[in-house]
Amino acid sequence: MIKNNATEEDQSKAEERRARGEFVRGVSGFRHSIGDPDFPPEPGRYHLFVALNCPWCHRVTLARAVLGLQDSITMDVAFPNRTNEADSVGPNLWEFAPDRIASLTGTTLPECTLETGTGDGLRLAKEIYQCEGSDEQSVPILYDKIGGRIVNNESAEIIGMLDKHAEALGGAAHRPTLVPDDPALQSDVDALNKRIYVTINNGAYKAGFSSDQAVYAQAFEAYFETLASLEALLSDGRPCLTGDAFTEADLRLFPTLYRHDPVYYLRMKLNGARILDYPHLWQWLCRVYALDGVADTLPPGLFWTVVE
Ligand SMILES: N[C@@H](CCC(=O)N[C@@H](CS)C(=O)NCC(=O)O)C(=O)O
Repeated sequence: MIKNNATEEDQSKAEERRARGEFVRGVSGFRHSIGDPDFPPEPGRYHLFVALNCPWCHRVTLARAVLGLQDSITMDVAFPNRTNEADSVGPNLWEFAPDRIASLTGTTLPECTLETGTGDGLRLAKEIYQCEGSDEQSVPILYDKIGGRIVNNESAEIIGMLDKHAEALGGAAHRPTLVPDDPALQSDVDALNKRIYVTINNGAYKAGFSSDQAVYAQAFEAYFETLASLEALLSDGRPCLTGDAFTEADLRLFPTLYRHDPVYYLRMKLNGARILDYPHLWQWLCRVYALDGVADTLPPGLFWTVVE
């Protein structure tokens, strides 16, 4: 079921669209919430499985960082390249492999961990799903260490529940309110979330991963139209997209804009302009980068080893 398109893509005629070359993102299968009777909000109970190069994981690790949940929600980090064709388990699977050597540097990557959330030391993210009879294989995954179950694997919902239950989960006393209480501000944030998801976050994939020229051209145009309108929004000197306060809309914009100049400009064929060419967006990017915890969500040293 489609809840709203700030969370996931419209799935109508998805197979037909895919057959024509359009990249259509699927729907995540695990949709429980912290706060449901089985998943009480408590510090130390929940765990994240992520890959730092994945932008969907990035918004979750950003929420964890800006809300001050690093000590109360544990996290494992997969290797940024997935398994290859020669691997006995098959290709394209996220693996927890801190000993794996990165081809670009010839060294291991310090951010990569073993799998410690399930207690079984699994090698693959896919195996976490298999324990529940699912054939999904994506990250991020929010996991309940006490119940031994996946809570949710849809990043938009995970950031919402971390924000909503930040206090009970053990968040920092001084933290942003990602979804503001004020209804007018909340509707501004909702509208931005929707536009940012459709044209920027998922729009980048539409441009980069579609093999249909018309789909690409439309995604390209929508992406740069949104950048221009966000640049205009910030031109009145506001520090954040909806005013003075950092909200979910800023958080959702950051992973894509951070990747734009070094990666998406070429990889997603989004070569209409660089973020550096938009003075207000560039300053916004630097401001968000400087917020407490944000730089810690980025892999140390090595820039994006592989594009996601
Ligand atoms: N709906 C998911 C999408 C996450 C997603 O697409 N993750 C990619 C990595 S960037 C993935 O793991 N895909 C599974 C695969 O390619 O095997 C979310 O936003 O949480």
